[in-house]
Amino acid sequence: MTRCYIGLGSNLADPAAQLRSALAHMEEIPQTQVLSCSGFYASAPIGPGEQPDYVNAVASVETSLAAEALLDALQAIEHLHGRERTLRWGARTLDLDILLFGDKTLGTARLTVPHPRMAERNFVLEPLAELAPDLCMPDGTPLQTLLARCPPNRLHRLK
Ligand code: PH2
Ligand code: MG
Ligand code: MG
Repeated sequence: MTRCYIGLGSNLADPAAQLRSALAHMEEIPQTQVLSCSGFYASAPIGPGEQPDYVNAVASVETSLAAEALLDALQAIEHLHGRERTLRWGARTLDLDILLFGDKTLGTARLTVPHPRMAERNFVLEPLAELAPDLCMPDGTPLQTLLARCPPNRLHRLK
């Protein structure tokens, strides 16, 4: 089994409800258990143009799936939630990102792990630290070091 961390994000069509529904669907992924989810955080959008604020969270899961099979399952859930892939970093109903997959470093055409931008995103690092404050990245960098270096961005915990 591999312990993974999944970033959840939405800024359209009742974002908190999108995240709750996504978690319910994640419970149904074969060979996979959702262990816990952080609180939900409101965060300022990073991306082009005027966009609503996001709701973000991080879930921990344990899976015996391969990373790309887990990605397939997560993308199917995004699709169920009406996710459209148009503008890069544009507003979205649901985004499910594999942040960490055990201590693996992966770089395939479809998947880069650790998530390449997680170190700059407090809306990823803060909820992740809630679940795993003592976590280290695959290269050994403590999560707390990344948090201390992360640029601040308006973020507050909702529940
Ligand atoms: N996701 C993005 C781009 N910008 N901004 C916030 N606040 N939260 C996100 O999850 C997010 C974003 C691309 O995935
Ligand atoms: Mg993303
Ligand atoms: Mg994504």
